[in-house]
Amino acid sequence: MDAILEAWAVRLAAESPGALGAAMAYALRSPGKRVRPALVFAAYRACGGDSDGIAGIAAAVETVHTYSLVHDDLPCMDDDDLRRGRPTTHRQFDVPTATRVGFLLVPVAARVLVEACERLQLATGEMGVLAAELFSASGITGMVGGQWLDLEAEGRTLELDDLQHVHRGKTGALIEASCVLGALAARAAPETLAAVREYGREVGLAFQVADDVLDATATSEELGKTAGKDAAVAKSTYVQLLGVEGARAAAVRHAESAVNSLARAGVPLGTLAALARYIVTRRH
Ligand code: GRG
Repeated sequence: MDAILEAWAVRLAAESPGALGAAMAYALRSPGKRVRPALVFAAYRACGGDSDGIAGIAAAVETVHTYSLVHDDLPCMDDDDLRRGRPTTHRQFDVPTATRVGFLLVPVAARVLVEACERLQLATGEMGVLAAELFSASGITGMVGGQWLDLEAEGRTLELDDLQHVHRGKTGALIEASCVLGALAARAAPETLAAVREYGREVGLAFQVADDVLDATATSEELGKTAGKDAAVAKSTYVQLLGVEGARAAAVRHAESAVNSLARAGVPLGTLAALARYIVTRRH
């Protein structure tokens, strides 16, 4: 997956010479935890897939995630200087360049996805289903919509249900889509696909709840991004509503529920269960 992103970094730097190409390459080369790609791989294998071509699907998801981080860090959103232990894209370059990088990575994600589907020899209709999954999860009913609600909620206290809705959109939707894309690429049967979707929905929420806990308890060095930002902008979080221990327990409950939905459907637990555990015990 990293090799595919590296090849795209080289390709984009050549397609757009100067700062814009260099900035796209900078963003794509930034070293994240790769949780979403890991979920794509694990769901694909749990559903019986065995082609290395799945790396391209994982790279398409990571490209969308990378764009979201570039935009999330902009002064008009989280206004951050540090991401993945390095200066944010607008700090390394400038705000107009980083803004363009974010927008331009969306069609790049579509190109990465198309190449991956071709390599996996998926039919055009199957590719359409994967594309619809990825881009609806990224849009107004998913990531963008959730981020929007999140920004609007700054300085207000949300009820737990409303906060959960924000978390499921902002962060959960792309994580759920990562799992579903893996299952779709493996041509999973409908009941298996439904169980993997439910797993993704639950680990997606668990991921953001754990993120709330880390923002309140870890250091900027550990996180590679500025810690303590939620309290600084008076954001509603699980920690604010339930306390650190309450939020931790909620994350664990959602991770357990994720694994239970796989177990009920007879989907092999292996790496997916390990990832659910990792998501709620990680230190960054
Ligand atoms: C126009 C309103 C509007 C939105 C644009 C910016 C944006 C779209 C969405 C932001 C989505 C976002 C950044 C959600 C937070 C998700 C999250 C917890 C990110 C951190 O993920 P990790 O920990 O990061 O997996 P690494 O660096 O490891 O990949």
